[in-house]
Amino acid sequence: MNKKMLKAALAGLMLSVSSIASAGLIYSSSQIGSDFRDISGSGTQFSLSDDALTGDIAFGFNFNFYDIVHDSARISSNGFIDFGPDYDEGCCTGGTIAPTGPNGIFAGLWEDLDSNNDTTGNMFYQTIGSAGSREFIVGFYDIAHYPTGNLVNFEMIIHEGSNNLEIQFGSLANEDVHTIGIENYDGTSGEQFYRGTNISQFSNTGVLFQATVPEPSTLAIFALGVMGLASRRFKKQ
Ligand SMILES: [Ca+2]
Ligand SMILES: [Ca+2]
Repeated sequence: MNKKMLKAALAGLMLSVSSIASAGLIYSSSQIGSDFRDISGSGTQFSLSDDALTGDIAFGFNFNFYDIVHDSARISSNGFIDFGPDYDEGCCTGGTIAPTGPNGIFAGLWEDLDSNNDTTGNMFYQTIGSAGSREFIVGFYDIAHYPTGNLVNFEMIIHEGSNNLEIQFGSLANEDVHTIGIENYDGTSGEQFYRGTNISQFSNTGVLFQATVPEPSTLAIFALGVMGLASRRFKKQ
């Protein structure tokens, strides 16, 4: 094999390995300890009518969610961040991972919330941290359920770099069915941490959705081996 052919073969192998290695982010969820950020004194306050979405809100960094990079998203008054493309405000009770209803969402506490049904509650967003490991935080503080007015406190946090998603819960009052999880853009897969009525059990805890790149397949490992052999031969010439 001459040098030109070897170079072309190596380039081809590298392409195939990188396409296998970037086959798609996978997510796992786990309960973590309390690390409530509380941006109520520093963040940008926003308000929404019942069952409504904000416009696009910029993170200030790029965030990979199910293999599409976003620099902004919308926030639903019903307790989730919406990455689109359908943009559904998710009225009303927290649903299952399914093609119906909102897709492409990060549900911190999806239920029929209504910030107009409380007297003291407010919603905020803020980006904090240093370039490379910034956090975009959305805080729901003392926001009421519809119709009872039972209050919830929680934060949805997306992480630059790791592309992890995190939820921090303050005090939570039970109500109807809540969904805590993430869902892809067509509702065909997701990672549901919890769906049910007993959310008070999560008061003052957190949830982490860890994004990982799948292990290279056997084919990729084989290709890497061939590349190693080829490059050793190439150096000898
Ligand atoms: Ca859905
Ligand atoms: Ca609502």
